[in-house]
Amino acid sequence: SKIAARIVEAAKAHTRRVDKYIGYGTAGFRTKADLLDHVMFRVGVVSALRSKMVKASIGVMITASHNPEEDNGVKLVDPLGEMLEPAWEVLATEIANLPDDKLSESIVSLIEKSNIDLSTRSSVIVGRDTRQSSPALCQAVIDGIKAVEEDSEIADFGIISTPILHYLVVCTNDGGKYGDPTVDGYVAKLSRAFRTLIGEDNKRGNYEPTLIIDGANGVGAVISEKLIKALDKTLAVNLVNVGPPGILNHDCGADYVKVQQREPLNVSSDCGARCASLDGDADRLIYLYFDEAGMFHMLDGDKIALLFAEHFNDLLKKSQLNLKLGMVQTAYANGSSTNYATKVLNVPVTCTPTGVKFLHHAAQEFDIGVYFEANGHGTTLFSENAVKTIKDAASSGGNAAAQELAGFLNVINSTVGDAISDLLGVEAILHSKGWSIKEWDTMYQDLPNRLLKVSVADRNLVTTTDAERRVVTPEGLQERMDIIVAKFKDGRSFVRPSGTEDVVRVYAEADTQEHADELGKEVAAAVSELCS
Ligand code: NG1
Ligand code: ZN
Repeated sequence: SKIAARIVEAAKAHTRRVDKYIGYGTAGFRTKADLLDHVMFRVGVVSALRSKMVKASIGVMITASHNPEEDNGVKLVDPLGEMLEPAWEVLATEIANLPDDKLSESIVSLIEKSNIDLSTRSSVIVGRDTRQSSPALCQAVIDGIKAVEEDSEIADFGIISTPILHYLVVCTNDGGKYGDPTVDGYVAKLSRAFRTLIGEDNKRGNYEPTLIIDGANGVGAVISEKLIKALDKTLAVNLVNVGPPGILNHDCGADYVKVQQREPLNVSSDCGARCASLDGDADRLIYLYFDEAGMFHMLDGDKIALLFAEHFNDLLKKSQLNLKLGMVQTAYANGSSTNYATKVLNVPVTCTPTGVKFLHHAAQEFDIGVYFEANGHGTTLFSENAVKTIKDAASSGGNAAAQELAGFLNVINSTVGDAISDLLGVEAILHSKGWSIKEWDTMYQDLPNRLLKVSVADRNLVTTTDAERRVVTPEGLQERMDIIVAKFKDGRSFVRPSGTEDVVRVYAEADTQEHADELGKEVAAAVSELCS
């Protein structure tokens, strides 16, 4: 057939030079950048076919997020801005790993099996991060799209954050209802909503409108620059770690701060101000500050989630709107945060397995669903009913709390976790409450914890249940862990295979840092032993 011939021809420039299986993990295909050329080409092919099948625009994002500069990756975004449908993850993985000589026949069979109408024009929205490997990999994706259809509609947005790509996909498919499908439209929507929320006086109580943003030497810095202009001094931003290319996430960014539990490069302990660290594709956010004694404090995704939940809870009470607020966390959420939500705020908490798609899905069960991973990735979802109820109450006047909620509808990028949007949300809440970062930080005290990695022969020997909180295999491991955990006050530990790295992750928390470390070490030893 014609398409088979075109794919064979185009694939010659993107041969599979490495015989290594590359899986579709929690965030798409991700590995060393120099292994990815053929994967990108094939993802391009798959994205065009997916677009034809669903008759809508599909997104392709090229990034390896918080991972080092040498890595890269790619993920597909479905028409409503959500992660690619699982059945297609399987298809994409098969196609990505085929030998070259099986590629075209397999594509033809996919077209037949899925009944894809090739006459439907495909539409793909493409974005990439600032990695030096990204332009060439982006070209490989475009070659793949064009191999399916020479005059496919390709919107190549160049360097954008992952959340902007999700936003663009949503806005393109809903005819601009959620916002104008451009980067400027995104910046304008968020900044306008933020300035409305802040109002005339950007100072209030203990809130100071000055913030350091750590751009992780990546796209977060690029977008922040646009944002700073649009905010027009409503928030005074000191932007650090803005490049040069090649040192993405190096000793800075949200993942560095969260994992190392220390400040990023170019933020010093005497600054006294609060700092927001973004990750390499600007979908994760971590706050930090130094107290009067020069001590470092970190406010992670759990603290951000609780700030949102507490404030929305407040606004719902004040506005007397009858909407159901809930939170979604994973097992990595600090025990103190879950406790604060359920015992102090009386907000229900759902626990899901790791991976944004699970959290996002569970958050849709509430009218207002706040979801965050401890690493700083998350957002708030508003049901259709919530949007309507809030807008109605806000427009009828006199209900200030409903009007504030309406402002948050526009500041928050509900399509996916978004560091820039979350940052504006946090700042607007602190302003509303008149809080310093210290007052936010003392909302509850984190239980000391430790995250470890264990390298084993086959990490998939470890299987889990109960949202990853209990081990099923290897046999006997959970029993061993139960005995170890029981020795520690406030002890909690769980293990799971990573979806992005070849390791088993061990999480431990206990009453003191020493105990958390000890607990983690003992559980890691049990994992090593039973997985060998
Ligand atoms: P894995 O490698 O499956 O633990 C990590 C993060 C996830 C998520 C994904 C995607 C931890 C413990 N895990 O997944 O939360 O963000 O990467 O980036 O932080
Ligand atoms: Zn990221």
